[in-house]
Amino acid sequence: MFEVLTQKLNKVFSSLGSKGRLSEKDIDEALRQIRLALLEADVNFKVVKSFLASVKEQAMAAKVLESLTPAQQIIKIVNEELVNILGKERNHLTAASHPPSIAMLVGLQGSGKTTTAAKLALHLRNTGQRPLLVAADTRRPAAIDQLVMLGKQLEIPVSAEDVKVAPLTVCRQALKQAQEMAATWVIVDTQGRLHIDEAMMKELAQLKAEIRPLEVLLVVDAMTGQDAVNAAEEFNKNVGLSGLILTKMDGDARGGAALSIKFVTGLPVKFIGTGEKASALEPFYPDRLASRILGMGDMLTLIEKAEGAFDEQHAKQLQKKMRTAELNLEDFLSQLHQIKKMGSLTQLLELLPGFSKLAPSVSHEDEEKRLRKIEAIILSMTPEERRTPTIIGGSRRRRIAKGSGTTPGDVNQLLNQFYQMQKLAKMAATGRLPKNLTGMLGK
Ligand SMILES: Nc1nc2c(ncn2[C@@H]2O[C@H](COP(=O)(O)OP(=O)(O)OP(=O)(O)O)[C@@H](O)[C@H]2O)c(=O)[nH]1
Ligand SMILES: [Mg+2]
Repeated sequence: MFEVLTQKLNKVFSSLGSKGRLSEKDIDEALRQIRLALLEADVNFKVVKSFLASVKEQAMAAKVLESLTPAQQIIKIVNEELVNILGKERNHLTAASHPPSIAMLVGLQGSGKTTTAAKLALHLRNTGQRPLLVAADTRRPAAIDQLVMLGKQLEIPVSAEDVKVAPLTVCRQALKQAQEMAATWVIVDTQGRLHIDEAMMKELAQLKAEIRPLEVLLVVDAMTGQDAVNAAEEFNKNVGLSGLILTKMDGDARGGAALSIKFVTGLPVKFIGTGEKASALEPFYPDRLASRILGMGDMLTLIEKAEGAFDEQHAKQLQKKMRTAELNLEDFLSQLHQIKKMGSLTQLLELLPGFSKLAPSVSHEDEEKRLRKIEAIILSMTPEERRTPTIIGGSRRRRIAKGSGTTPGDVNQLLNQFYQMQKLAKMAATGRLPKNLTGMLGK
């Protein structure tokens, strides 16, 4: 759902990518573009303002980490601020000390309450709970049938009465049934109306007072943008909410609601709905959503790892060599050591956007073995051979293989790998690498 926003943010980042140092003017220009992108995505203006102020403050104060390029630093700051705005931590459902725990779902018409009730029940059953669904939306006969049907499909019990029975009575009955079947969770589906409506709020408030749920979750359609944020404020004022569930996150909406709602209402998002199927409900993880918005695969994890493990001075030298394409086998060896410090090569490849397909499917152990072999081969070479590997012919190859306990074939394979890497470095030096990769290599 964040495709457009992601594209725009990436454009901002790649425009920073070629710069060695960022001036305040560069940062301001980047922030201006980020601001436009967020507003276009329908993010609440208060959120945008606060977000940009924090990003700017940190960007100006940021220590220049030698291992990160300026673009990477900005990505890192933007990511951290996104996570802040989205609510930092995952929020779990609050369970009662004596079961059953009760969750009441409220929301405007068509926001996805009934579907979400079923999804939530399934999620709870999958985590070892015994849920009971309650059809307390008696405004539309079809609503009861809808829930009963969903319950049947999922083999989850539904407590339902005739449409003429008042929601309060339905809930009382349901709580009895919950005791009898020793349900651990009771999920109440309620009526929705097209607009915020006094009668609806009153009924919901009464129902809440009667059944005393620990969770009153507002189900909001993420595609409705700022209206969703307004609805959340109204429901919170009139009924009192414990959290939010954002539905239809799979749609092509601009995503502003998801980005604003926590900040504006102070209410945590607990789940997101990502499709029509009963299994399409996910716990809400702010950090995962942030990296989804930034569209960087797990580039952020990579940045963190690089920050932690990269020897700054060394990285700088290497970068210079990459630029001038003077890379030799000694560099290759020390790069292997860096990679070892950062985790396995396979893991690293998997983290790079577009590179996951290239990651060889070997076990960690096999890979360690391979790395050790490569190391042994390079260590068996003379310094001259390491610097100018082209001089390695048949007899040198045999000598190196013998010295490292490998075969001439292994030596050959390593040399070929090295030449490929050298080619890549040359491409980077002349700017012929795919765009996102050059930015990340710090070219
Ligand atoms: N794509 C998608 N569709 C969803 C999602 N959640 C709900 N829907 C669809 O949205 C429509 C409305 O869902 P309902 O669960 O009936 O909504 P409601 O809030 O109970 O509606 P009322 O009872 O009329 O107030 C249905 O067609 C659902 O399949 C979601 O996360 N993604
Ligand atoms: Mg419904």
